Amino acid sequence: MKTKILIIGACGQIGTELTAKLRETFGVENVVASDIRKLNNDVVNNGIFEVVNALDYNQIEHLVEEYEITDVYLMAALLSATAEKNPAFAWDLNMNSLFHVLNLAKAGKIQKVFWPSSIAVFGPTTPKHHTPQYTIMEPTTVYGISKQCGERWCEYYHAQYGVDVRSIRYPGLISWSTEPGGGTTDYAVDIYHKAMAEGQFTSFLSENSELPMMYMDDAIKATIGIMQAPVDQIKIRSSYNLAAMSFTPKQIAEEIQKHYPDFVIDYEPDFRQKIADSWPASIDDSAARKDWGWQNDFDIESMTTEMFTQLKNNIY
Ligand code: AKB
Repeated sequence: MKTKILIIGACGQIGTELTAKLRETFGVENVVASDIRKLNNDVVNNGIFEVVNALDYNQIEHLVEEYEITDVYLMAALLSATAEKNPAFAWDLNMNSLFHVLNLAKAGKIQKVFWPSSIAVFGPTTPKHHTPQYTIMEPTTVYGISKQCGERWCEYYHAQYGVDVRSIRYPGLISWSTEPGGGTTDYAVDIYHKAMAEGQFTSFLSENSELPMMYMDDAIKATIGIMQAPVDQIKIRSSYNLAAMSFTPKQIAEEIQKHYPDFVIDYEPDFRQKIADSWPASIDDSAARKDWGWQNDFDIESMTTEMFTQLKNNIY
């Protein structure tokens, strides 16, 4: 059967680059991008785009039928910092959009589902370094709770109804083309923009807050990689740990100073510090590497060079 893709939440930080890569890989005519509103951007202008509310089952079902969709990538979600400000809506959006898509798969209307989880599924009682695939999970954020429950439901729908759902636990994601929206790791994107535009950055996390991070190209490679992997390679149906690098605000500032020696950073931790403190510093992703061949291409050095090259060529 021909792969026909629907991306829900296509205009977000991941969705934007995922849409471009899926269009390049599967053909523009086989990828339907959708989001809650129509923007004037490449996602909307360079292919099929539909306005859809991820909380409306009928709207999603209608698109699936109209375009004969086989695979759904559900990227709509409220991230950690925003979710703390609106817990009820975060729970509603993060959980019910997932149920809609899982139920479409259960009904046999779609073949495959991608749903992103996060390092936010872990909490303060989780081992902080090289956090294992299977370990204590007591998330303390609304976002983390929704992701952990989502993982349980993914595994349940696979075990009970044979739903082919695949998931990875994204670390903080760094990209140049689209701003992140409401996460705790967002400082690691903003710092590059501020380094170029102002030569100065105030970090909302303290200098030694170490978090797992990844360049967006690697995240897209992993996302499409797990969806393309033969079904017998997908042995974990909750969500796979995924890693590329870990760093602190101080370490990324030092990396930036190799390109901009006058760059200065100061620290004013806010409510997001508590969220960061509850998350792992580094992740053991050996299961993803072993099961479906995950490999990252970027480390902090190559990512920083690439970020500045892209920002110089496209934005500043
Ligand atoms: C966030 O900071 O909320 C996200 C995430 C780690 O899932 N980037």
